[in-house]
Amino acid sequence: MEISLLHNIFLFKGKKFQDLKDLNIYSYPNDIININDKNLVNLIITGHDQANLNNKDKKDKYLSISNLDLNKKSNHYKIDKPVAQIINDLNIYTSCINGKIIIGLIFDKEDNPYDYKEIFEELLSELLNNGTVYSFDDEIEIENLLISMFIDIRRYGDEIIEKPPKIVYNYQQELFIKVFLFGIDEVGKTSLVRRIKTGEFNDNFFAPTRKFNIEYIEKQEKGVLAFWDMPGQQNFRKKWLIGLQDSNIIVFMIDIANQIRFEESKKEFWNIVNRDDLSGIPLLIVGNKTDLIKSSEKSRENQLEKLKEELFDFFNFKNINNRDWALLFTSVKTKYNIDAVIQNIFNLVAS
Ligand SMILES: Nc1nc2c(ncn2[C@@H]2O[C@H](COP(=O)(O)OP(=O)(O)OP(=O)(O)O)[C@@H](O)[C@H]2O)c(=O)[nH]1
Ligand SMILES: [Mg+2]
Repeated sequence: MEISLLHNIFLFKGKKFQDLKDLNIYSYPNDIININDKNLVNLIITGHDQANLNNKDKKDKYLSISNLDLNKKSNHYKIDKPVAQIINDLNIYTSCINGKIIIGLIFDKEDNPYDYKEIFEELLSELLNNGTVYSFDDEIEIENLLISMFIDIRRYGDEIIEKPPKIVYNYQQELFIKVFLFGIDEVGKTSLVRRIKTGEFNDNFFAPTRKFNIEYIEKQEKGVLAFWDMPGQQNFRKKWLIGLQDSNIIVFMIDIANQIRFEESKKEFWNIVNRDDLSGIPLLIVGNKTDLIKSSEKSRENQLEKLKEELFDFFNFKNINNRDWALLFTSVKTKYNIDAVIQNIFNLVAS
């Protein structure tokens, strides 16, 4: 079955929602909701309000509409907790901005809107409170907002929403290994998991991971690897602590061609490796992107050997103790040592 995805994104803008004649409706990519569907529009607005009032009863933070003035060009937008409702067979998830704008997502019926709660809230606050100052006066501006949100949420659904493993396995007979894969952004973690899972690599594939990307990969007769591919961007690193529980092995990835970020990388490495709850857990260090290291065919081995020593010194790997560990150079792009990653994971876990 196809994975269900975001269908549409819409935005209602009006002075008073109750008075539909002043309401403007924007929609992307198609006009699912039209001002002539008064009934539907009313249901969405009242449904959203109702749920919000309930939230308020539960002592949720909520600002009354009259306290806010949208025309004040402050960049401080108040974003409400999204509300899920099914109306006329549409699976709708709405949030309200400053009490005067409703922005909504329409998903497939099978989709669980709450899977998108975090990304929806994060994107809105990123776009409205960290980026350009939106006035919501300009149609083009509103359209751009909808398009960029649509693309981001769609991509997120495509890549990140956890799908149940499609493979059947037997916990008793096979090894089930949870792999905690971490490292700063853009080192190639998600590319590695894709490469192992599908065999594919795409240079143009560039979508920073936002949630946990969990992929189950079955290796015949050996067992199942559950890769917990962590988001590497600074803002998301605090989530690592949730992801690392019960890991059987931790895999740390470095972009060896990007030495400018070694210092940052090293700090994150030791933050995790020094944790008491991970003591004794085997560790695999993957130095990725060897294809970007310029060298002639002949001197390649020497070059990598030299690099290994440099990494050792810089990252202080000699201080790793009380655990089995290994370091491996890879190129997800050229497939260099990708099989060895799997082999090393099984070896380290077995020892
Ligand atoms: N040249 C080269 N590029 C690579 C290699 N592996 C990954 N890339 C590229 O590096 C970029 C980042 O890759 P991702 O897999 O998204 O990185 P990530 O570590 O998952 O990043 P976050 O999700 O933000 O933590 C992409 O453009 C990849 O195509 C490699 O071995 N060689
Ligand atoms: Mg990633």
